[in-house]
Amino acid sequence: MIDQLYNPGKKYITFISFQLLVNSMSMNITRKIISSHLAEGEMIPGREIAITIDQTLTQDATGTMAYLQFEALDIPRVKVPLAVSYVDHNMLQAGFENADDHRFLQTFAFKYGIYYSKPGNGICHQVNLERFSKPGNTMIGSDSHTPTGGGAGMLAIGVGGLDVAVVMGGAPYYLKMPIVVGVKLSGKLKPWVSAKDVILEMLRQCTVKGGVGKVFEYYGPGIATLTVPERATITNMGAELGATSSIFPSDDVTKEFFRMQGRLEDWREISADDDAEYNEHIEINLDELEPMIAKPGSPDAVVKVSEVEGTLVQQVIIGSCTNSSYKDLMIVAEALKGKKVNQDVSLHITPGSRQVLETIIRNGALADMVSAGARIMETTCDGCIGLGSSPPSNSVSVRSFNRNWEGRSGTMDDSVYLASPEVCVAAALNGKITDPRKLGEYPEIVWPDTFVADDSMIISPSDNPDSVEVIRGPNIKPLPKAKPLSSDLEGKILIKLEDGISTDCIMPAGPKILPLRSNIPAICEFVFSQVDADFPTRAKEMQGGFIVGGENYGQGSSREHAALAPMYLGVKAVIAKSFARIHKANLVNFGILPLEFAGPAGYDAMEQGDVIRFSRVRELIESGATALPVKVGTNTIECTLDISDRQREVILAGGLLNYTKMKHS
Ligand code: MIC
Ligand code: SF4
Repeated sequence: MIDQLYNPGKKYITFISFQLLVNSMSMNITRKIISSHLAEGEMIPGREIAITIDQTLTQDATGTMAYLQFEALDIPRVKVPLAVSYVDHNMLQAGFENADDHRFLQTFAFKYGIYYSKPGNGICHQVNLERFSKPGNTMIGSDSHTPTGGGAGMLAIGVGGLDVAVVMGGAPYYLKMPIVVGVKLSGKLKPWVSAKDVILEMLRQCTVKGGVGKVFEYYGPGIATLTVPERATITNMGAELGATSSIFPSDDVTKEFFRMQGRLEDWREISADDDAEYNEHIEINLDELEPMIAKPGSPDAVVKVSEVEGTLVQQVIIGSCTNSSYKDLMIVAEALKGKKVNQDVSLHITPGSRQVLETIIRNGALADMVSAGARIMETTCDGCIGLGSSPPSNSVSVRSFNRNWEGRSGTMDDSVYLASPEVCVAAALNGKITDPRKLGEYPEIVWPDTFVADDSMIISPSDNPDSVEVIRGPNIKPLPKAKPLSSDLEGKILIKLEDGISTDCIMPAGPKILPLRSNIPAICEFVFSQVDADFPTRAKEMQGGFIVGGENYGQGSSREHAALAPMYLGVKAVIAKSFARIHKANLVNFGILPLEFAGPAGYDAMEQGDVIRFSRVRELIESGATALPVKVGTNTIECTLDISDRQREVILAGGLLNYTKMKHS
């Protein structure tokens, strides 16, 4: 039995002692938090470090697998100070599968020392911000939008489920020491311009791969004008920059948020030193921003709303973990008050949490929405992950969400735009994309003195875990096992893909596929199903092989199924121009080699169906080689393996689960 994965005797350095330690040096917030949690390594950008983790977060769609993996470690109780399991994604329950998963998650949490947020309590990131965030804490979550917590001064990082499992077992979390980008905000947002426009502007400037290996740290006089949920909109969608995380200081504005949440005791000030240094700089003058919108296909296809004004709209959705806070929905309610939604538009509104929902029920705002003709959805991810609310064929949908890759909505030929709640409500009222500044005076929001702080839908772990039985339904299948890497790898290129392939493309979601997240043999049948439905059959017939990808391969979600399912189908390596951070780590975690082309000619020299061969690959990896040549016919193409020494051992062991068990048995 593995009892303790990580340095049992060592006490974590507390925040206070760390403050003493670093008082003499000038540091930014990111470095302060990392330094207070540093378990291994040096804080040199690009080097692997390990940090201790204060909180873990899972949601149901990634959580079932993460908990099965935790179970495989054979540890009786989680070892992180706080672990919370949320149910917010798979809420359709069109069959027993999702409900069975919820029951599994609830009983598992009860037994193993995890808090459980019941379905209906809200979207994980919104609820976490409201009820569990703590400035200065570190958090990892098996969802790419975990950095939402950065709005409250946490260093919160999205990771694969297996990383969460291992950390819950007591290990530190390993990551590359990030480059810290200082984003100076000055000025104040003009009426009808909102936090979403700040992050859309960041995406316009930096693109979806501009944040890989970086933490975006916001500072400057402009931040005092943004509330915590507004800051969280910005840190949430920092995931779309490919960033490791994004963070705001914890100041008086944060203090007020904690007071309104009835959690003042959890607040503490966190600020960068006056002369703190950043590796890179960006400056945004909030006064100069205008309403922005991301055009269909990618969150970074950002233009000013005025550039696409007049485009007819058939659907509008306001919600998701990016924009479903009290302020977001109050602006919408006020704009809708006394008016009617355009007859050709279906307006869906998804409050982010039960707290938000209850508050707008009690103050009457929900009545204004209903009376205007809005469809009120449950507090879930809903249309954001294509679990309902799919738009009609060949239609335009404007959403306050964070992602708009082709097919994610469940409708292949739609056109999804991403924008602020302000832009969304203007489109809903006018039936076309409209600059919200034309709606008249910006509504004055009345804030309650305190928020409804009712945690009755959060279930605490059992005091008597031995008596708790974990209940699993028939859709929960045993974990597939990976084999250690062989020395010579040979096989066909099963598929060649272009730049920007998202995990939604590799392993789609939606109502048919999401319920299979705890059934790997079944979910495998859908790998690449939107672009190449024969892929699983081909991979099985050829007993596995290789994937060739372009830039930023695996961008988007943290879903480890985009690595786990290909592993099950026998994929041994993915060779790409570059990788997104979380997906690269997930590939390693499941024993798949993430290789990058060393030069521009490599990608062009490979075609689907080509037989490729790596020789002595184990030896090369063991020796620390970064260059891994591959034979394609008579040509030799140079590939690069840019992973840490620890990750080399993980690959050789056949994945993180095997590695962890080997190391600690
Ligand atoms: C997403 O927004 O794509 C998801 C669904 O929340 C994913 C997690 C998942 O696939 O379960 C994410 O962002 O990590
Ligand atoms: Fe849910 Fe969408 Fe947020 Fe993912 S991005 S957690 S699907 S609301």
